Amino acid sequence: MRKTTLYKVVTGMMVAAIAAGCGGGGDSGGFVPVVLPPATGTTPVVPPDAPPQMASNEERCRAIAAQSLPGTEFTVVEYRPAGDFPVPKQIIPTAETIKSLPEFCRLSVRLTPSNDSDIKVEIWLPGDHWNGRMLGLGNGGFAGFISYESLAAGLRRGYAVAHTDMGTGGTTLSFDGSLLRGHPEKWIDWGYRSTHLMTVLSKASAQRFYSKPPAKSYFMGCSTGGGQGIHEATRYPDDYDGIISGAPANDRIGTHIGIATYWATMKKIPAPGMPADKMALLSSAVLEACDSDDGVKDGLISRPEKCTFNPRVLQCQDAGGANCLTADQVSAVEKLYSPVIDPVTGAVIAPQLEKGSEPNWSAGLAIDLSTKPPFGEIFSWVLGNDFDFLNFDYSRDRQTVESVLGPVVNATSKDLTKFRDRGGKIIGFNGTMDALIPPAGFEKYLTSVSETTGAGDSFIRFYKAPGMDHCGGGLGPNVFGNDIATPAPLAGDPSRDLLAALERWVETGDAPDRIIATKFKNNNVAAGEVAMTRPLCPFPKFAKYDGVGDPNSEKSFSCQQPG
Ligand SMILES: [Ca+2]
Repeated sequence: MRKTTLYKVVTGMMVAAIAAGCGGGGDSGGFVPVVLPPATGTTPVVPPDAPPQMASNEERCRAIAAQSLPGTEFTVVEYRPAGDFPVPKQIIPTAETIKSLPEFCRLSVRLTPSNDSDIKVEIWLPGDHWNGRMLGLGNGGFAGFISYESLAAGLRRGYAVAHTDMGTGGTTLSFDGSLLRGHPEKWIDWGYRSTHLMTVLSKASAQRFYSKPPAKSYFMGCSTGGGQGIHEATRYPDDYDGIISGAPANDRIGTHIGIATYWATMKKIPAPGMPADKMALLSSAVLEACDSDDGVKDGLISRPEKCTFNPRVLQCQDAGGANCLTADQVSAVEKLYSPVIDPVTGAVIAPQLEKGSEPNWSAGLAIDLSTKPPFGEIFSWVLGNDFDFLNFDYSRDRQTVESVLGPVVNATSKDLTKFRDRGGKIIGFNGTMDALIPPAGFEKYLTSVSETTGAGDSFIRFYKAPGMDHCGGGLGPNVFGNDIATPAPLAGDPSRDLLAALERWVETGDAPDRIIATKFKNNNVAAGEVAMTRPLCPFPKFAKYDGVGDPNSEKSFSCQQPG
């Protein structure tokens, strides 16, 4: 426990120092900022409180790094003129060059809140086209990379924008957490510390660059990023005014148990397992049974909770033919349609996969590491390198993992009172075909928050996107500002873009009663050919078809309470 206390002390000191060093007020905790000369060049150091007209953008950019902050190393400080940006090499392959960026102050920062920390943060501050707001962006999986494309998208929209690798750089893509074994400080960095420190440093840097703080600060992310958003709202309610939290891994351990269970359930079906033709048989049978439950036969099961399809109707009557499922296959499917339960307490550990999500059941298996479930490395951190999830004990092993990692990686506090009381707003979203983090998990969280904090929809709204996969993609309408790179003219339109809707809600009090999602032909957003639009309704409302209009137009639907 002593170690935990130390973490808090170090983090607290660092935050206090950053705030104090940037003229943001607050208790400096005895820390005296030291003004150092600029690392390069001959430009004199600009005093922290210099009015902007006293210095050029370049000088003010450089001045941000002209102080010594504990655990903070500015590795790149440059004011970039408008033009192309050469993307630094990372483990994850990305574009080599991002074209035609506006001018901005670029800060690359390395944070070391502990001796074992190595957190990379990138902060981009627009030159003369700042919209007055700060935007923090989330990561995915075990993180470990900087999304320069996302930073560029935020910069183009005028935000002071920040992203972090969450201190897990060097892992193999974001799917593999094996290099985090034996690194409890990095678990904290990945869990919540990197996001908070990124936020504090970004806001302070913006204050120093513009000589005024951001008018409002927003966060958006999906999956791990969605979880980062809930961590922020629950642990650091002062950090953000509005948060977009997609398919959130906020119940981090439950999420990983869920994904691993979906994988293990399929893995345990005796040979031949669940071949593609049997999956197709199941998928088409579910669609045939339940497509019309939502009022329109359109290939989408928009209200999976209404679908009463029973996979036993597909069970073979004899030894097994081509157009039926074996008893083992049926049992596995039934298990996947049911929540993951603690066998001792009966508590729900992880949500069920929704009916209609079957075409994406291979999503997790596509990351198949053969002997380990996707993202299953987190269990080895606690249960040992030889741990095999196929033998996971849902009571004992879960409790062991929860006791070690829960306080660090879970954001499951139901008390959002502080965030709500200072006017904070959350927009959640989830695809109904998401087979990694299905929507029932956040529904359950939202219900419990409403019971604890009161009137959830006064500050949290949750939109389920019919037929959407994990964070995007899939069969249904799937473009609604769920990614910062959403193109104009959707971007900035509060009726079609989550971030614009969130800003309007926070800044004017006008809550989004619906969000119009767009489906582009072949999911080709760049080509711009719209195949369908559909309103997404705040849970528990759903989009009801009027029975006569064009089912591909949002005008034929209205948001209704379930009857
Ligand atoms: Ca339908």
